[in-house]
Amino acid sequence: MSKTIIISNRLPLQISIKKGKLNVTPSVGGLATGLKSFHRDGDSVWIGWSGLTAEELPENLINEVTQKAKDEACIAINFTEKEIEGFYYGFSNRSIWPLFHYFMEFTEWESWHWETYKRVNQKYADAILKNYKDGDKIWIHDYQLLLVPNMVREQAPNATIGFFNHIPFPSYEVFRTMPWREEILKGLLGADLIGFHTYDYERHFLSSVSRILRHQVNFNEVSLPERMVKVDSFPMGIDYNKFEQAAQDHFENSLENQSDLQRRLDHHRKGAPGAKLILSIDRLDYTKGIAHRIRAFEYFLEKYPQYIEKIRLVMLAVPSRSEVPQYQLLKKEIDALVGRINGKFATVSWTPIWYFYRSMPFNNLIDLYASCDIALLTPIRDGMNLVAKEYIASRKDQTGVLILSEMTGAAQEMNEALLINPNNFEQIADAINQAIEMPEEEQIKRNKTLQKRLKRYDVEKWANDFMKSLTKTQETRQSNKAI
Ligand code: ADQ
Repeated sequence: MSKTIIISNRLPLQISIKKGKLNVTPSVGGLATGLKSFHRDGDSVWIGWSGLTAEELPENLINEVTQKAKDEACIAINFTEKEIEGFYYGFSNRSIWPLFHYFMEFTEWESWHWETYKRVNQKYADAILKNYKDGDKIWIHDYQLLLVPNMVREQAPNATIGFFNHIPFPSYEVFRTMPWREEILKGLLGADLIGFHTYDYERHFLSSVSRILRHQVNFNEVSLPERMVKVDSFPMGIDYNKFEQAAQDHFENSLENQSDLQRRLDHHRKGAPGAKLILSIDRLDYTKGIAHRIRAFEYFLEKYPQYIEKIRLVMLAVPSRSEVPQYQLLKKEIDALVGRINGKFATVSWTPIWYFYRSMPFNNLIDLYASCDIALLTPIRDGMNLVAKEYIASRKDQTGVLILSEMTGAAQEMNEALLINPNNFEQIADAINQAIEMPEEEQIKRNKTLQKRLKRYDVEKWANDFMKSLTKTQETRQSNKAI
């Protein structure tokens, strides 16, 4: 029986060692949370890094890691510390990530990072080939694996290969600065179908292909001498029912079963007439505009002092890539900003910002989504932004206001949100004020439309659409051969 091979940098589970024992936790991040349900419900195997380096993994635990992964229909690959440094912390997160998010000043071009990236991509390709059987479909994910499609194609010319990019694809003028731009594009063109979140990213990619490689591009197809490659946009959805159900359970929860976090959130809202909570959730990443958001919130408190003691920003930042210097600097900057603003505005009974720097269990995420009156998401660039969609899906009574950066992929589907430019603090402050004052009927009207759309195009539909389109490319290839 044929299967789908999903492959991404990390597995949806993260394995670590605590006191000589294996500890398995779910991975945090958009790709893992989004694809998990597709993997759980379908006939697929998922290949990726376990989170452990070869040096950390004692020989007596190797079989146990393999088994733990197998229990979840996963295959774990292990890398050395040096490989992770060059491939993951190096080329993936100091070259591609900043470049594709237009942070050109952060890009580093180290040739040993690039060499390691190539070597590790080959390891992923080898792991696919080892598990691949004729008729299987291969679905490769994200910017860490841009070379894998062609590496697989070279060994399995007839394979059906799809690739989905979870981050933006930058404009040609930005992409062309990459020293290994031809290799990257050729690597991707090993796929039959290349997917992006938005039409803009698709357009940027096609323009780079035609201008750098000089391939002919017709609408959304690239003509290679031996075959066609289809490029299309598939805006990723969320597991809508999961969030809707969790929000329902949240409201049915009896008082004794409430989490401490929930009690604190309720305490604030009941503390003063008209008190409101603003929520933000992201990985601690410079692309997410966290420092901009805090500064805009400061500006809001100055411009609208009537909300002092009534409004609170609940800010959850999940630790991420803490070995990359820019992330360490950002952490310091945010710690200092939160401290400064809390020091500047706090009263004896109130602090303006509640800042959590940690990952939280799912039920606490739901507490936050369900209890906060406003979600304030201000990325400077973001491929999609699933948090925006999860917030709306968790609003059981359909109240709540989403303030969303227009630089996110999600903004293109969520016009009913208050869309802002993250660099315009005046606009953000006014949007917060507008959100606080928005009548409930208007909130409900906007969210009804959003919920309907998100429910219809959920993650299952997204994955099925991608796979359907991938199957079609293969059928077209076969019928062209027959002619
Ligand atoms: P991310 O940059 O990780 O994803 P995002 O899309 O917002 O960003 O997804 C974050 C996910 O992590 C959400 O599903 C959220 O529920 C979860 N999460 C956040 N904080 C958490 C916490 N404290 N504890 C547990 N879970 C938490 C990348 C791209 C995005 C793109 C996605 C999917 O950068 O642009 O939307 O992939 O393609």
